[in-house]
Amino acid sequence: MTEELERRFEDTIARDQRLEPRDWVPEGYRKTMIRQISQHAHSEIIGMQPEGNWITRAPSLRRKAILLAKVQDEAGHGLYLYSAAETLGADRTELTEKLISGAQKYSSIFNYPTVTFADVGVIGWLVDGAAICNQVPLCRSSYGPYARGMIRICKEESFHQRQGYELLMTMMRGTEAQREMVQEATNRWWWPSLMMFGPPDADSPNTEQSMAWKIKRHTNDELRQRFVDMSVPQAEALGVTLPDAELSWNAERGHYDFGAIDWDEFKQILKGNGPCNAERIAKRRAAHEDGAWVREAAAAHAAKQRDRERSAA
Ligand code: FAQ
Repeated sequence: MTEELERRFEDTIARDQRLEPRDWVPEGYRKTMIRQISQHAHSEIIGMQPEGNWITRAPSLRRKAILLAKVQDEAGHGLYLYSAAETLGADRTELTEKLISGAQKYSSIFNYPTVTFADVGVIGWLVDGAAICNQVPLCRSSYGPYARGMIRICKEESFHQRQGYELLMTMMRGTEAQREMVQEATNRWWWPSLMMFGPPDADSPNTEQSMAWKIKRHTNDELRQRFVDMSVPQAEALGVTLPDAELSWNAERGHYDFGAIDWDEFKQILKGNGPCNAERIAKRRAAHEDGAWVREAAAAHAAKQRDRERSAA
């Protein structure tokens, strides 16, 4: 029986079809999928904080409305993703516990501070740009609910990236001080954006199996290279310099060469020692605790509704 189920699973992957919640999947596949989807969901939820920091201080009503919409979209992405994880048998309350206890990771990028309004633009340009680069191939991921969720998420991320780039274009047409703000923010976010793609392939324990299961369609280094190649002309059009003296076109490879990434910094962030790790988790925990009465009220309402239906039957 198990052999037959395994054969069907392998066959679905080989034929490039989607696995659905009703389908049998090996335990390793289920665990990997829950890990990736929940870490992704946590990233969207924690990812609301760096930009949320600027909502009350946006320089105009227009910028405030755009930023509010973007941050709200991120909450929505988190919710689609938690729902996708639930279809694999994960419990949302447990996932939240794992996030606020530090047992589960979220993206390294959200542990850096947002110190000027130019950070809002650079996050849209580089962080959403990197997210799109990583996530467009996930629209073809082998798990149906994740792949379908990713289609909508990528459409929204694309709007996010454009709003960031448009904000930076506006600032670059402004004063010298505004141009300096954009350059300074680019200097701070460039290297952390490259780290978003994960460790180098040689040090990535999950890539090989995830590629075999068609969860991931490209390796971390392939996507990182794609992002660098995409970003260089965008930086030129914007008029900013990317902070890497080794960045140069390699005609033989048909790609840009770039300098060494500081993987020690990445490891420190993953251990919880980044500039904002503690603050991000503390804020999320406080928001969760503050929301306890809402969850209790919703549960009480649902119980009352069930009682009413039972007595009417
Ligand atoms: N940060 O073997 P690999 C966004 C962990 S959403 C922290 O290569 P894998 C939207 C990894 O989990 C951004 N941890 O792992 C937005 C694993 O740990 P574990 C999030 C990282 O899974 C924009 C270990 O290192 N996007 O930005 C990171 O095959 C703006 C070994 O790594 C997604 O989650 C990292 N950067 O590949 C929101 C996309 N990289 O669990 C607000 C979906 C690796 O074994 C504002 N996820 N790790 O202990 C993926 O594509 C993959 O999970 C990777 C990692 C590529 C992130």
